[in-house]
Amino acid sequence: MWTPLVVQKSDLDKVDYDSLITGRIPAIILKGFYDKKSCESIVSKVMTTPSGDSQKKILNHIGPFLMSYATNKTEYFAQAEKTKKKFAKIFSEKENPTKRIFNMLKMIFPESKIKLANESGKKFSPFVIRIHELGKSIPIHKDHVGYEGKEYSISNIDYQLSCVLHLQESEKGGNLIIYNKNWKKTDEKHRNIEFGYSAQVVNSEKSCRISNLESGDLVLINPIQYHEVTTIQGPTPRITLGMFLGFSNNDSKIISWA
Ligand SMILES: O=C(O)CCC(=O)C(=O)O
Ligand SMILES: [Fe+2]
Repeated sequence: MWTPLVVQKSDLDKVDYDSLITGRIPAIILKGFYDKKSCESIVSKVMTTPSGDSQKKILNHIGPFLMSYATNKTEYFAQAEKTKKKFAKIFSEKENPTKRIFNMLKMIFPESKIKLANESGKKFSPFVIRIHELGKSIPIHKDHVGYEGKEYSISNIDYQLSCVLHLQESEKGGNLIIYNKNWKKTDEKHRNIEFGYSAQVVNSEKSCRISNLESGDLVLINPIQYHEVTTIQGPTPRITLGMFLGFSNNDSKIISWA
């Protein structure tokens, strides 16, 4: 069986991240990383953050996502700067989640310095909040800044993890599926025009479906493995806060970005 490692906060120091990098396990789940009350209050602020777009009642996401700005670095950094105020408002009464996630990482990597990535003094966006409503899904994809973010200084990292804090779950659907298959360049022939890959790319691969997450849970995956989020089937939107972590073989520094 290919199943996630589920850990409690008190066992953080026993976490073996290597098993995630090498694909021995599909995910590490930290149960109750945030308390449910905090998640609720963050969600209520997220849902009242103006989208700035009169056509839309609420935003689909808050904060720029680097992959959407692969060839538009200037705009990415401009958006990152612009979103700072929105994030400050959302977390005005709560500890910024970056802080808590960094503290958690320090327990696992006591030798490492963890920092929000910057390029020539410009800060990357710290995280992206995603609101997935009824009918939405995330198609099969990978996240690989080394390939897709070539214009950015951080593309020289050796490996990448994805870190997702679950703020609200939908009643049904919105499962995370991870396939035990790493992206490779020749897979690009299966790429869809808009985003993601055709199902052929993961045809006979071992996979793992994570369906029992609760608000407050933190999920770490190796995003070079193909993964997807199934269609949201309930009226309550699935809301997450995601960031990436970058590691280098010959440097103990860990960087974060979204
Ligand atoms: O579970 C999610 O919402 C995001 C999954 C994903 O695409 C990622 O973590 O890279
Ligand atoms: Fe992803």
